[in-house]
Amino acid sequence: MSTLFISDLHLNANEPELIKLAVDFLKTKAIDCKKLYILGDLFNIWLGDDLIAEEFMPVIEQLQLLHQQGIRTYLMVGNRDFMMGKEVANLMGAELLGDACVIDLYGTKTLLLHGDTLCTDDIAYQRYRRWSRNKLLQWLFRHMPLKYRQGLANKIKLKSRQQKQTKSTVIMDVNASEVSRVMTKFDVTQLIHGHTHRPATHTLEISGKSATRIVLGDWHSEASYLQCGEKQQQLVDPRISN
Ligand code: LP5
Ligand code: MN
Repeated sequence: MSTLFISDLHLNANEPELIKLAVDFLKTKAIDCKKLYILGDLFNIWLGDDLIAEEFMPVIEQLQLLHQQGIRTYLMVGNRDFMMGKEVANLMGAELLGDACVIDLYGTKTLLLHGDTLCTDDIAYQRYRRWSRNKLLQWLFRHMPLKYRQGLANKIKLKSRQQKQTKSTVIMDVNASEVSRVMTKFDVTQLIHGHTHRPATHTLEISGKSATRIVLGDWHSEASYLQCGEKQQQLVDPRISN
């Protein structure tokens, strides 16, 4: 029985085909696994657990079904859906993870992250991240009427879109020293993350030991996932030839 990892589906109500792709993946692929890890940005935007779009219900129901079948689902938030909380996780039958999580993946100590915290060269993003993760601000946001939440989210999205045009692809990728630092700190030889939308398996060296960094891909017209088993692991993405 395998363990599956996905991230960056960016589900949104305006893309029913993407929602269908996610439902099909859960129905046909995830149903055979032991554990499913969702490493952030399942949703393109999340304005609070009290505002669950009707369009997302097929995905949530499918996750509930997996839970009933005894498949354990773990949910990490990303930079777009970080307002997800315990309520929606419970509804999905999933366990909400913190920003960094260490697991034993078939004998390999593995660190799981969304990946945005590794982009330390993106100073403007990291500054924005600090204030948007402030618990008091989040509490205030949660208690605002939908109209205001939507308005603030639109302002952030617009600023982000404008600023991204001025940032180089290097700035928006992970910082190699930060990768080494966190892998050393958590004493792991394997890291799995998403966020950068650059699916790949990188080999590196951590404290003289050979290590691996696996980057999950974002979803478009096909599913992108990492499948790990006792003996092998495979990153499945249309951009990668296996
Ligand atoms: O998401 P992606 O890949 O396109 O870009 C990310 C970074 N951008 C973001 C922003 C999200 O896209 C939109 C999030 C909406 C959240 C809604 C909930 C709000 C809750 C608030 C609770 C207090 O994450 C982008 C990175 C890129 O990844 C690569 O890593 O570069 O970061 C940016 O571009 C951020 C900008 O540099 C800084 C934005 C400052 C926004 C300030 C708005 C102030 C409005 C104040 C109004 C009173
Ligand atoms: Mn992301």
